[in-house]
Amino acid sequence: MLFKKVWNYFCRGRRKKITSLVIILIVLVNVMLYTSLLLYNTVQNRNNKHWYDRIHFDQDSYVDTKGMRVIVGHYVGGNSGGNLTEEMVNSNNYAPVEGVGEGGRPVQMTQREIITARELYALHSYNILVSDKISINRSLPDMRSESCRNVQYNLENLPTASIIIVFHNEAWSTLMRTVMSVHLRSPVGLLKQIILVDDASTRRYLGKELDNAVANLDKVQILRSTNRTGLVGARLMGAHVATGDVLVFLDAHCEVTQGWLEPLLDRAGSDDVFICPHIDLLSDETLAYTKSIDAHWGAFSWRLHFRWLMPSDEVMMTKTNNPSKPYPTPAMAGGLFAVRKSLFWRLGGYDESMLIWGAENLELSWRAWQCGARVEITPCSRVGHIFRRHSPYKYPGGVAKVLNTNLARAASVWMDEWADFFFKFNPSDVTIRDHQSVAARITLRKNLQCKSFKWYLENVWPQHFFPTDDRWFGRIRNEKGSCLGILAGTPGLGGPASGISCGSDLDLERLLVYTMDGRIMADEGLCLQEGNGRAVWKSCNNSHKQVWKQKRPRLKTPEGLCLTQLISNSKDGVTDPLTTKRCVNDNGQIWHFERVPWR
Ligand code: UD2
Ligand code: MN
Repeated sequence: MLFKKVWNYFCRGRRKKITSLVIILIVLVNVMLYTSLLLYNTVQNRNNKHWYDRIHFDQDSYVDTKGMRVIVGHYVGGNSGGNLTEEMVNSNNYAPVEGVGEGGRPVQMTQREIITARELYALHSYNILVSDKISINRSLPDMRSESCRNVQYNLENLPTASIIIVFHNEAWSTLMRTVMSVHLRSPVGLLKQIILVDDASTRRYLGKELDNAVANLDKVQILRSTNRTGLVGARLMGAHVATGDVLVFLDAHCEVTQGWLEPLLDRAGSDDVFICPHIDLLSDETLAYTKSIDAHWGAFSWRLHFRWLMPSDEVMMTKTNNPSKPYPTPAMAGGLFAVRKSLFWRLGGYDESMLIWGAENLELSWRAWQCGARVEITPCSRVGHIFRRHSPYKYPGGVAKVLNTNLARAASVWMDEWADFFFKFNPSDVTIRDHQSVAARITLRKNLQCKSFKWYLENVWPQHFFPTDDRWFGRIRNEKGSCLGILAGTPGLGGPASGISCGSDLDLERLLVYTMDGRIMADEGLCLQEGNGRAVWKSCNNSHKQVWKQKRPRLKTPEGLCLTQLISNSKDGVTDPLTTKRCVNDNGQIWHFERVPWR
């Protein structure tokens, strides 16, 4: 009765309109309130997350000018701090300020400090001023994922570890922080020793002062090389005196986090694997500890520069289904890994003739895979490393000579036909190669009955972008004149593809691989991809958008559109971005495949 009265009052005649309006208003206000609440919660959740979890999503910092995800690159040049006085170079200014950098937080500087820090930067290619303000015992968050934290290790069954840290003119505070982080976060029973190998450092503070600093530390010893032997020589010195079951190598500017050692030892125990930790980032500017992207593995470019790339779909699947499981990687970054001592020596240690820095990581990775072992990354061991943009130290004989010597040695021993590919396109390395004696390493390869590089590419890295006998290799020239290629210095990942001047037969920027299934691959793992009527360079994947069927003289997408070059820009030979269009009678849609022998 009452309801009917109310109904009649509000929903009859003129009042009906007003009532509807009021109801709509109430609904609207409620929707707004609800949305605001949702938004508030999202922001609140975000702020509740640790800062390092938030930064984790900022992936741009790993993309270089070519659009590749790079953490460790290849150094070009470097400097040794032009205007700094002897006193500045040789003094240790470690003076920790309470709380600074704790929990792996970034360190802020005053305007004045910024100026000094800039001056000193060249000394180590990282911010030494900030490093000196952070305690060598600083705390770090537990960086492991939930599933990693849940893994139980039976410590009694794990092998023991000798940690080997080599250094040349490292900063006192970063070196000591590396040592202390190992000391603080390794189970006592598993840590046999920490071996510091001084590769002929000239800095005063790395002499007596360092001796004194480690004198009171249990299990730490220092070896000193009187001549600059390079990181391979220094690591071998350390390995020769190691008494633990497993050798664990670290760079001298690392910080290990909670639970880092157990997963390494657990896997290294199996005697057939070189196992690397997941390498996180210590900022060279603020020393903040940042998580690096989960989806990475190590490989290399046509010029044999180490690169971090997206792992295969198969590995991505394992990572999703079993996030604590170690996964294979075609190559290791080089500085951080564990291996059973017996395996390390059985497989021939290192190539002792490698100089100063570089390529030993590829040599070791190829040797491991080809000679019956594996290289893996365990996501459960998290170690921070300061990645530097330049190398701070001197390369006796010059950077190029050092690097090319090491590359030439590694390539000529392990790469078979692909060594010919490398030397063909890097002709200046041929002379260097001809002066190398690699007989002992080739004998090692024979004695160990190692597999071929072809086997390695096909089985360890089938997603590779190198030419092979069943792939076409050469230049793709448009009827209008320019060639498909990657403009040096333009962003590759997602970058628009243009026609560029065709260059010579030795111009790797213009040379492309065309696979049997229709993929056009360039160096650095970039594939030509169709997207919204444009052609762009993207990292290679399984998408049908990266398939280009050759219907002579045209190149067609699976949808039947034609790769088209519009007009060329006469100034520098670069065309407008390439498009995909309906196929018509147009020279811009005519592409000539000009084969170039790859070896
Ligand atoms: C990466 C590796 C590094 C090494 C290099 C290739 C990581 C995180 N780092 O470059 O370990 O494999 O690729 O060679 O994977 N050092 C010496 N003597 C020298 C030169 C260097 O002892 O003549 C030390 C140096 O102090 C450092 C270590 O070797 O502790 C590695 O050098 P780096 O940090 O300059 O190399 P990085 O990290 O750029
Ligand atoms: Mn390093």
